[in-house]
Order: sequence, then structure tokens, then C-alpha cells
Amino acid sequence: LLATPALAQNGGQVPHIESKNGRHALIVDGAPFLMLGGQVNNSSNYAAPLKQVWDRLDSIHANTVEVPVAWEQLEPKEGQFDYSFVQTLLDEARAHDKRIVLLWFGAWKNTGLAYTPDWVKLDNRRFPRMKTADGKDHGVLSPHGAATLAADKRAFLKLMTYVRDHDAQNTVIMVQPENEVGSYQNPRDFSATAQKLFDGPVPAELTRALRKPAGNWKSVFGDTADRSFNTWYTARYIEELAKAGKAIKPLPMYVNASLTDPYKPVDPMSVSSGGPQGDVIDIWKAAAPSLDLAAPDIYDRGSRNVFKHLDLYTRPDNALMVPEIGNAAEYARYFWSALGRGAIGFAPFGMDDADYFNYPLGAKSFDDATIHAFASKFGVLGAAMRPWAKIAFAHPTWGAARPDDGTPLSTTMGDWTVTASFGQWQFGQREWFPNADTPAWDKAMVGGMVVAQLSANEFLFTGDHVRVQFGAREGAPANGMIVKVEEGHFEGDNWVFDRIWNGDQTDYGLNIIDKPVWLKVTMGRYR
Ligand code: N0T
Repeated sequence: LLATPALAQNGGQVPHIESKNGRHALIVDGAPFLMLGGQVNNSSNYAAPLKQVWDRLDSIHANTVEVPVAWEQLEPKEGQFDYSFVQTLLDEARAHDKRIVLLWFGAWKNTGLAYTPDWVKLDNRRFPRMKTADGKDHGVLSPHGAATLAADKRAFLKLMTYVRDHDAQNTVIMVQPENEVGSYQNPRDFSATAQKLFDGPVPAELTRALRKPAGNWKSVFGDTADRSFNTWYTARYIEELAKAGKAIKPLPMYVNASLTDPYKPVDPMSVSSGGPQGDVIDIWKAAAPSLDLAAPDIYDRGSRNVFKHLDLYTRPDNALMVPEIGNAAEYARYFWSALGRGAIGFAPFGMDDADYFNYPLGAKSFDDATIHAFASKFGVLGAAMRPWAKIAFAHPTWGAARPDDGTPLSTTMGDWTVTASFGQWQFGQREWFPNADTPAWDKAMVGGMVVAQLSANEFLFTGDHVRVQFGAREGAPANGMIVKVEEGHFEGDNWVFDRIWNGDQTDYGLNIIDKPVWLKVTMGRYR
């Protein structure tokens, strides 16, 4: 149907991911695109609640909406397909100038089968649930159910076909087959069918990819055999959807992971076993080459864990994309950490006015501070969305978010160091004014920045609630200095100079608090 994978109807380029020198770009309309997203609540995938989505997304300056399409709504009766919501979504997203990430809630949604049609839910013979080790039914569909895969895939391909035929303009920019797959409280299916596979050999593709000797699951994987087994077969199932879906329209496809503590050995009983957590990405890569990326759903507020999760999904073979993060204000600062790692997208979850809040995962309510935390960041990146995505694809970047304890973070880029510190007044060091108040953002979980190194001596950065200092790296000649700090903005891809920062604005570090702006810093050496 498509002459070349990258070219679609109307001569337009289908969105896709490009990778070069370990960096990645999401290409939309032929150029790098930064997804400033928001995911709607789980039951907002109907025409009526969709009306409560757009103002909220506008309020945070999102350019993309992530919305589920449920199998139960697409195929309420077997073989009868209803595309009305999909068309409504396309129409409204276009009217509100938003791109779409489609979430296919099929056999697995947070592992469970709740989003399958009744005719699936109620037919355990045709669509078998997993068995637990003691032979009970588990409320998660087995990835070994051939009829489940066939039916799920058929519906998913109908969706992809509809998108191909009704979205030549590529309003839909990515697709997520299933949601947070795996199984809680049951590391794998223990049915007779599954057990037979489990006792058999590990597929050679997998042992080869992991550079492990051949053998059965227990001998190759030991303690992690059950989870590795379920990961492989779940990923193979999704590969079937992604591969066939891409043959219809080759949109970027990704899977999202429900996470646990990235510093502890994963407990196969409490994690969503089978999902693409950071420690099993290699299994997913081997099993599902048609998927573009695996992605972390971040509902852990602790900075140490968040940084680690982001690191695990930032790889030469895996573009970082954060398809879900809690919508409480304190998560917003991690936008900077994600961007610094080259993220192609970032989306807080629950961004509509449905009167539902998933606290303690996310916010308790949308107060102004919560909206502002996301809006200020998406605003400044939105104003430079195309140039930033292009720059980040071609240049080193680094991001910092305030760690929980407020310690400054710093990095070396070429001959220079960049240091981000938090919780300070703009004017000078606190020690000079022992009687002055500390700023309101001293203890608050806010603050961060992202910087790109444009050339040996030039940096572009923005941030909020942060003091940024540039200096000569250790070991470099001591005559390094900031030559110039320019504030500007972008028109198209071009930098437009607005003013030079000097005096108080530069004497004590470069401070950005509530109004993120773009700053270009030129370093140099005197002779
Ligand atoms: C997410 C969302 C939605 C640290 C939760 C997170 C969304 C799904 N699941 O509102 O249900 O569809 O992807 C699961 C978090 C588990 C607890 C993590 C504790």
C-alpha cells in the first residue's frame, strides 16, 4: 500500500523516529518534533468527556493528547466495528490544534482485561485467563491464547486501517499497543500450555541476543525464569500487533511500563511481570523489533528513583519518551531531566476536567500552582518546539532537576562545567544576609534546567527556579570566562536576539525563577 515506509498519502511523511550518534528525533511533518503531551483520564475516551479535555491541555500549552481507544468500544459485538469515537477524536484534536497518541486498550490494560468486549471477558474457554501456580484463574489474559491474539490483532488492525484511511494529515503521531502489560501477583501463566513452553528451550533468538548459552527457561534464567518467560511471550504477542499494524501505517509504536524501585531486585510477584521494565528492555528488544521504544510510566516522586528510571530508558537503541508521569506539581521538574536526556516527549497523566484525581500517584486537584508548574515549562519549550527538537537531535544536552535534598547538580560539557543550584534568591549568596528570609522555593520540590551545547564555546539553556553557573572545567586553563549572555527567542528555526544580560542578572549566576526564557551563553578565554 505504501511505496516506501516513510511516504504516505498526500506525499506527506508518516511520523517516525530517527536515530543518529546515539540521539533520537521524532519526525513529524518532515522535521524533529517535541511532544508536549497530556494523557486524559482512563474513562475520557467518549465524545462527552472529550469536551473536557481541550481547555485543560491548552492551559498547560500541550501540543499533543494521549487518548485510549478501548477494544470494547471499537468492537462491542464481534466483527462489528464502531469508529465513531475515533473520528470524533480526530476531528476535535484537529480543531484544537493537537496531535494524537493513540492508546490501544486491548487485551491488557494495567495488566487486566477490563477494556476487552463482553464477548471476550465472558468466554474464558476461547480467551483463557492465566492460571496461577496453584491452578486458579488469574484476572489477566494469557499471552499464550492464540484466539486472544487473533481477535485482539484483528481489532487493532481495523483501528490502524481506519487511521490510515482517515488521517492522511498524520494527526496521529504515535501508537501504544496495549497499556502497562504483564501480570501482578502471578509471574507467568501456569496453565498446561504455558508449562509445556516453559519446560522447552528458550528461543535461540533470545539466547543469542542476550549472549546466553542455550537451555530451558530455568537453566538459562534461574530465579528470573518465570518473569523472563512471561516477558518474552508478552513481547512476542505485541510484536505481532506492532508488525502487522506498521504494515498498514508505519507509525512509531511503543510500550509503557509500570515500574518498581529501580535499585532493588525486582520481585516478580509485585511487579507487572512481563512488562517492559528497565531491567528487561533487552528481552523486549529481541522479542519485538517492530516496536520503536519502551517507556517509563513515572509515579514515584523520589528524585533518585526517577533519575535512575530515566537513565534506564535512555539508550542508543531506545529514545526516551515519558508517556505518563504524575500530574502533581513536583513531577513537573523532571521534564528538565527528561529533556536533558534527549526525550522526544513528556506527558503528565490525567489532564482533563473529569473530576478524577489519582492522588497519591498524581495531584489532589488542579490548583493554579499545579497548572503553572507544567504550563511554564511547556510554554517556553512550545515557543521553541521545532528548533529545540532539531538542536537536541544534533548536539549534546544535559538536564537537571532539583534532587529531593536540594543538592546542586553539575556536569562537564567540553571544556566547561554547568552547575544548577536550587532554592536561592536571585541576588547573591544567602550567607551574606543571615537575617533575610529564604525564598518560598527553598524547600519546595521545584527547579531545573536543560542546556544544549551548540558549539565548543556556546550554550543554549532554559529552566525555572534555578541558578545556573558556567565555568572552566577542572584541568582546563584558568582563564576561562563567560563572555556574553544573551536572552532571545526563536522565529521558526532562527534565534532572535532580545537583550544582553549583565550586572545583577549575571553577577551571581544566571537565575531563572518563574518566567522561563531562552539564554545563550558564550564562553571564552582571555589572553
Ligand atoms: C497508570 C495510571 C492509569 C509507585 C494510574 C499506574 C494508566 C496507567 N497506572 O492512574 O491507570 O492507564 O498506565 C500504575 C501505578 C502503580 C503504582 C506505582 C507506585
